[in-house]
Order: sequence, then C-alpha cells, then structure tokens
Amino acid sequence: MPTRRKFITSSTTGLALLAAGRSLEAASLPPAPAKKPLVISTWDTGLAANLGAWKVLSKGGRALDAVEAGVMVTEDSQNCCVGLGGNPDREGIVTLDACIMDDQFNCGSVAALERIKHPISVARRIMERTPHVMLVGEGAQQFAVAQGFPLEPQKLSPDAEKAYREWLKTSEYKPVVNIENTGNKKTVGPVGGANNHDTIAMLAQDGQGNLSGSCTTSGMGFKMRGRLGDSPLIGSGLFVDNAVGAAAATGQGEDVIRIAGSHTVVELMRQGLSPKAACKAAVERIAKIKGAKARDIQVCFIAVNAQGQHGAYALQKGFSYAVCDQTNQQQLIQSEYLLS
Ligand code: SD4
Repeated sequence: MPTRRKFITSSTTGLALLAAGRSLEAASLPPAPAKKPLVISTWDTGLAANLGAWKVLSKGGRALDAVEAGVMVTEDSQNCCVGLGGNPDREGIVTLDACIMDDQFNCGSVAALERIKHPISVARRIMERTPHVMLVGEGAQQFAVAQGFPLEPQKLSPDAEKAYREWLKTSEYKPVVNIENTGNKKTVGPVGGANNHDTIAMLAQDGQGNLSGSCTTSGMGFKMRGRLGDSPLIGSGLFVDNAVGAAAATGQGEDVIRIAGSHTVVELMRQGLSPKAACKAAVERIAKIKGAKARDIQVCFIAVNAQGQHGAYALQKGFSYAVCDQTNQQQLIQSEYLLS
C-alpha cells in the first residue's frame, strides 16, 4: 500500500501538494500530530492569505488577529474572488458578507455591505464594539463609516465589469462547481457560472491552543439583490467552539445553511469524529437531502479540532485547502470528495 509520504511532493519554493482524491488510500491515514500554531483556509487563494495570518501567529499572536489579517490579504486582492474586486449582484452592485468568531463564543457578522474594503474588520468591530452580532446593508455601512472605514467608490473591477457585461447578455444563472482554484484556469466555466464561488474561510489555532475563524465573500456572482449565503451566518459558514474545534464552509451557501453546516461539523467532532470524518458526514447529509441534484452543486468544509488536527471534505472533485504551520508554510491539500 502506498504511504502518505509518497503522495507529498515539494517544490523549491516549499510548496507541497498532497494529492488526495477518493481513490488514494494514503489520504485516509490519520492526520499527522498537531503542530501549533496552525492556519488553514479554503481554495488556493488561501496560500497567500495563510502567509498573512502566519505573520501574526509566528510572533506569538492571537488566532483572532491572525484570521482577520489573513483574509484581509484576499479582500485586498483585486481578483474576482473576494472583496470589492468580486462579482456584483444582478443589479451590478458588489455586496459583501463576512463573519468572525473567537475562542470565547464572541462573534460578529456583516452582510450586504457595499463600498467597504474590509468587511471582515467591520464584522470584528461589530463583535467588539456593539451589543449585536450582525449588521446588514445600509445600517452596516453607516456603522462602518462611523468607525472610520473609508467609503470606496462604487465601481466594478475590470474583470468583474467584463464578467457582468457578458452575464447581462443572457442573464442566466448557472453555477459551476470548483472554479476558485485560481491556479487552474481550465476549471473556469461559462459566464454566469465561472465566478460563482467567491469566498475565503480561514481557521487558526495559536500558540496558546486557542481557535478562531473568519469567512469573507462577495457571495455568488450575479445573485439576486439582497441574497445572503452561508458565509455571514455564524453556525453555517463558520463556527468555533474552543473546547472542541472549528469549522468553515465554502460552496453553495443555500445548501450549507440547510444543515447549519459548520455547527454540524463541530458537533460531529464533539462526538469524537476526526475533522475530516466530521466534514465528510456533513457533506453526506447535504448529498442525501439533495438527491440527484447534488451533482449540480459544490459544498466543502474545512475543520480543525482542539488538538490541532485538520481535515476537509467536499461534495465534488476539485476543492483544495491551504495549510500553514511550522513545517510547511505553503501546503495545498487536494480534498477528498464524495461524488465520483
Ligand atoms: C455563498 N458560500 O455566498 C458562498 C459562496 C462561496 O466560494 O463559498 N464561494 O454561498
């Protein structure tokens, strides 16, 4: 039987790719012993984001600060994935959702936020400076401005502008799974689907063993105005219980919400499942609900338990998650998946 080691290749830049896939026995071996601190995040965009988080963690910083700093890297990038560079809704307006949760059940969330560059930081301010967990729309923007966040121009990035114009030709909404692995342009599908997965979710454990998580998104491209997915919803897009573990989701938000996905993964870890097994059980639950329609969507979970073991599982092929710890600062792991 092949060993786990044989499936790990390292480049000179230190990038290690663990090819997993359902068929590879190696990927079902127990995870390596925990190495604190640790940060994991969704898709290959997570590689750069993890380095942002690592700057905090490697200096002994808090997981909470790390998960904010990490996803800010992605929010800053003007690609079509996350933040103001993301794809707009069907009215042509970019609306952003984000949430953050620490090791003490403190959480903050912002949804349908317009013209603010760092929704994750607004979510954190809501958590720390208001009696509320969630602010949406105009009120969220007012709060952000009052807190000193600059109001950015209402303008689409060149990529989003192009994609939106293309989409307007048909106005058809056809999500295509797995398009956010930016390194693989071949996975980009037709207009109206190609840019429908637009999220980064991140989980970190700091040197003290405390967990935190963050999630930020422009939501699904060309969504109905006012549509929210799982990403700003504590319990769906993200959940952290420091005594048990943390989980986060990406993919078709509606189906993650249906099972309160991230909370479900954490509760399954509480029952003794490994992070990967818990993610798999949650994916299976969605697959069962969806029946034949499961083939039309993608959902993926990542998880870390209190012992610092991590894992992930996806409904369909193509999901990867990035891991950064003391030994591998840039590791991209291809997730196992349910449907072959
Ligand atoms: C949403 N879960 O808005 C998000 C989309 C996503 O990668 O994850 N994109 O439903």
